[in-house]
Order: sequence, then structure tokens, then C-alpha cells
Amino acid sequence: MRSIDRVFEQSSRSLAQRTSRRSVLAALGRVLTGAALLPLLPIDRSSRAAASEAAASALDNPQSCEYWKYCAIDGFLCSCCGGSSHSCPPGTAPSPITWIGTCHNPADARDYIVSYNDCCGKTSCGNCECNRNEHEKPMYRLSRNNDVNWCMANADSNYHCSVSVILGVAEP
Ligand code: ABN
Repeated sequence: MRSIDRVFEQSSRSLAQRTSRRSVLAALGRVLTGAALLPLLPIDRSSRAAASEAAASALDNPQSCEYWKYCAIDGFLCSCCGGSSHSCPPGTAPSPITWIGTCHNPADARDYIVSYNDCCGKTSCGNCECNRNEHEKPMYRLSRNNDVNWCMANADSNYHCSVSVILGVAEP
């Protein structure tokens, strides 16, 4: 017999002499019981709850790009520039021509028609850039593209920031 076979045979025999069938069954039982109890141990799920709370509050925060009304906005949020989500900061004027979008409000499960006016008359605000552009088409469909300075028709065509004004409920 080759020496490696002999080593294995001797160690198996000595293990068998030292171990009873009952002790093997007892050890196996302990392992199986531990495995069955493992799913019952408490698990910390607080981080997942905190993440979903943060996502919900972003949908409700006018200074967050995730705010539900901003679904088709492209620009700096006026709510971070001295104005609000729907009113221009002092010293600027809203553009008469705008981009129109439809956003879903999760709070009441309705769709709203939203006008995205640019606020004009001061240089770029630079705060809270937000580029969501839901349903926007690429530049080659110019009439369906939102990457436009809507201040172009204002006396002072300097772009400062963008607001989001609800025009009404979108009928299904
Ligand atoms: N509608 C915001 C904007 C302004 C200038 C250039 C691109 C987009």
C-alpha cells in the first residue's frame, strides 16, 4: 500500500476508535439546530428605513432636485437663489415663454401640468443645479428640447434661475 493510503487508514481507524456514534449524532444535532435558529436572530433594518425616509422627504423639499414638481426642470433652482419653487428672486422677472411638463405628485397620486419659467435679469445663480428633463427629446427635436434660455424674449435676457408653477391637474 502506498504511504499516503496508510496514513489515511491509520488516522481514520484512530478517529473511529475515539468517537462514538452517539457523539457524532449529538454534534450533527447541534449544527442543525444552530442553522435552523439563525434566521430568528434580530437584524438591524434601521438603515433601510432611514434611506426610504430620506427619499420621501426629498420628494417634498423645494430645495431638492428630487422635489416632485421639478420632474422636467433644467436650470438652477430659484428656491436656492432667494426665491421660492414658484416665485422669482427679487430683482429678476419671469420669462413669458416657458417649458411645460407633466409631473406626478405622489402625495395625492395625481398628475399636474407644470410651467418651468426662467427668472431673468441677473447673471446665473449657480446654486442647486437641477437637470431632470422628464419626457424631453434630444436637441435635434428642437421643439421638444428643454435646454433653452427662456429669457430670450425678456428685455434683459440674462438667465438667473428656474421656477416651477402648477397650471392645473392633468385630466386622464
Ligand atoms: N432654461 C434654463 C436654461 C437657461 C440657459 C441655458 C440653458 C437652459
